[in-house]
Amino acid sequence: MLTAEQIESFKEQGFLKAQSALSAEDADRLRERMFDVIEGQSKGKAEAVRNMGNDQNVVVQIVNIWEADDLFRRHLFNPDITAMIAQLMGDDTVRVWHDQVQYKPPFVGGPTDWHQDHPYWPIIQPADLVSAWVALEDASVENGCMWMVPGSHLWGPHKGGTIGTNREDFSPAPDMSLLPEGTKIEPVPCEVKKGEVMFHHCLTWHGSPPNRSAHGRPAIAVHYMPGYTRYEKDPSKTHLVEHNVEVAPGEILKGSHFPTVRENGLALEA
Ligand SMILES: O=C(O)CCC(=O)C(=O)O
Repeated sequence: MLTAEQIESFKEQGFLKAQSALSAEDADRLRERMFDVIEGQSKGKAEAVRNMGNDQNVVVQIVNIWEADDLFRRHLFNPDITAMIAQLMGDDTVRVWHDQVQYKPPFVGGPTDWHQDHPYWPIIQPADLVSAWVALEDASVENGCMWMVPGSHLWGPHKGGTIGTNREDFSPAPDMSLLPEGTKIEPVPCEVKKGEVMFHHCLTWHGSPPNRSAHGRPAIAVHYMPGYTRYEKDPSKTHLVEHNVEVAPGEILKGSHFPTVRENGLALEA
């Protein structure tokens, strides 16, 4: 459980650095299963397994790995993580929007440019989601840990979520004319040990630089929705997992593809 100070810090900063969540052995098991999915050895099928970069800048993205592998399905329901999520959201019902693995291999791991999440999720409202990002190996500055901009979740959606990235030093390159005068942009690195979890709000500016080290950087983010999140159909926008939606526009987003992991304050079983 989180302390009142940690919850307050999350409200101010838009993220909360590492808390222990999984044992090293559990993280190792998930990492092995991740490689099975990448190699096409899993029992089920993920929504997507793809390289978001190129040969020199590889970022393997897996969306909804929980649909490919039961260990990852159980991970969604991790009661320690979902209890902290419920605290940060201030809601006692929590559902999964989707999960996302990002694996940056040694030496050729590519960048994940600065962005906000919610503008990429236009079909769900409101923008109150919180993600739980778990490192499946130590994530350090050297191998491309996440960086966050404190307080940026309070600045609203920025240009469709794309912040802009300076290639030389991987700093954010926003359109300053869209921000209040005097806004300070001071990114901080968020190193996370294997098995630890870090949380971020869906409007917090974040990104992760390339991995030129000899150590891979596997991690899984689960994007959790408060129980009141609704499906808002917008004919001009879509999302990879929209085909899984079984409710009508305007209704609470739930169903077999959007598991409820906590209800009325209780952690549910996988
Ligand atoms: O894993 C990363 O480096 C980026 C993940 C991310 O953008 C997210 O979890 O929202």
